[in-house]
Amino acid sequence: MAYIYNEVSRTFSEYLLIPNLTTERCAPDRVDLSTPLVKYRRGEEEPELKLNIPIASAIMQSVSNDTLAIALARCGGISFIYGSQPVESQAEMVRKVKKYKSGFVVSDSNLRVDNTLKDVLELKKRMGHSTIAVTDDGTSNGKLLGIVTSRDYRISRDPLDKKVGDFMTPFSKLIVGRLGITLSEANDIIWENKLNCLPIVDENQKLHYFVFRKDYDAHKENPYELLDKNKRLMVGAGINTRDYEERVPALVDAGVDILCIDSSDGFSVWQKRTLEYVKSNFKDMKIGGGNVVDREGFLYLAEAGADFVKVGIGGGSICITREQKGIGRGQATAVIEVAKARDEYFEKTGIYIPICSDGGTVHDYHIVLALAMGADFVMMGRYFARFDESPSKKVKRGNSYVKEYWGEGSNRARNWQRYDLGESTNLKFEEGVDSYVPYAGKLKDNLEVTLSKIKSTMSSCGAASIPELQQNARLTLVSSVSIVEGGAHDVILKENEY
Ligand code: RVP
Repeated sequence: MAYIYNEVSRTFSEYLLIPNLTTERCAPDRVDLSTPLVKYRRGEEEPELKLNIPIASAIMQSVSNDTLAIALARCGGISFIYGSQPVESQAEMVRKVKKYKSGFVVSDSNLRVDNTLKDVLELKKRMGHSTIAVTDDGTSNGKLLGIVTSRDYRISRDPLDKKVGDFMTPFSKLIVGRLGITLSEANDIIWENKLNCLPIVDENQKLHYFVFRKDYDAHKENPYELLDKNKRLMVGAGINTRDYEERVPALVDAGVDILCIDSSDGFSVWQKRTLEYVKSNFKDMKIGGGNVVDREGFLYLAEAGADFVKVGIGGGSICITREQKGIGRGQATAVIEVAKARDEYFEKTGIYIPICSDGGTVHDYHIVLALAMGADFVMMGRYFARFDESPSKKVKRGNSYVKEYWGEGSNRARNWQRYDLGESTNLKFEEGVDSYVPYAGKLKDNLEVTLSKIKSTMSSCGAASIPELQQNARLTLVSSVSIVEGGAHDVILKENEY
């Protein structure tokens, strides 16, 4: 007879945390959110890769491209660039993140000398910037001939067909920095010369970057920035169990810091083979596996060499795997069981394998619940899809803005490799939907609020770090009636009056 679990499987909203004693030691501003990203001998060594905040962005077309990866790494977390795209374009996204230098901005508003004031005004409106590079070929990397800012023209006097070459500030009058200078050297030049912006050029006068005065300050505001040992931003990439022999070398060549096999069901011999390939061909490359929802799945991937294991089937906001295939498990129960298996594995081997709770994080406090249940970090899709930096389109619906968000198992993504169990080469049925999420603005602004909530909850739980929370948190199940009690109730909300 089939094995039947006695316990029902539960999800995050069925739990709450009970406060422990809060002291000065764990006041919110003292809470440390750093967490291991890869396995290590706990007690004997430090993990080779760590996150500064326990948050990763999902391996999805509508979530993790280079722009989002840069924004998230600057805040301390990591993105896994989506693998459901050609090898070259994924590698190019990784390369862009690795090349990114804080404060050094590749110019996105560029014109030629024969463009007109009308072109300047249109470009300014479209891009929202008032500094325009004038290069020989109108690209961001052409020979710099001058720059145009709003100080160079008067809309009330100058004709719209006036040529850029006639009113730009020419190169001969510009103060520039040479390629290779540091951000603080660039900043010194900016201050000494009272500039707003410093173009950085090479020995052939080709433009590489702009350094803006405001960006240097912004850099100082990112104390959590997630950097590799060469001070470049860190980035991950998703791979599949089909084309890894082609994809992995290209990603390694692009400078990727960590890989993750992306699959809705990771308890498979194909994951083992992929892990073995990476470990035997790229000894130092780190790689996570998943997704699993139980002890057996975790132990299988642990033995196969996974550096971290991702947990969750069917909990994603856009995911209909449970309805379509009838496989899955409540996210809380899955994390609790896998964390237990991980701890047993650690007792036995001395090796601590981080686990990532993937999908189904709806409220910020769900992140703390996942950590308290034993996760080392969480992966989120819907959360990040709402921000300016995600790759999807922002559209107006009724009176508000929304962004598109679609699952990797939807027809739109056509990521059959993620749902592949060995034989098919296309999607036979959908496991995800195409949807909208409310537009929420900038990643950094939203993440700051989320992180302060996480720290505040951890402080209430008497925990100054994630390992302490995992050790000491106390969780309680809630009844459906007490969930109602948890929201505003028995009052007439003012916003409903209008
Ligand atoms: P959420 O954060 O709840 O939006 O969930 C994101 C997660 O959902 C992803 O990290 C992935 O594990 C899963 N996913 C992505 N696409 C699909 C699908 O089409 N079913 N599911």
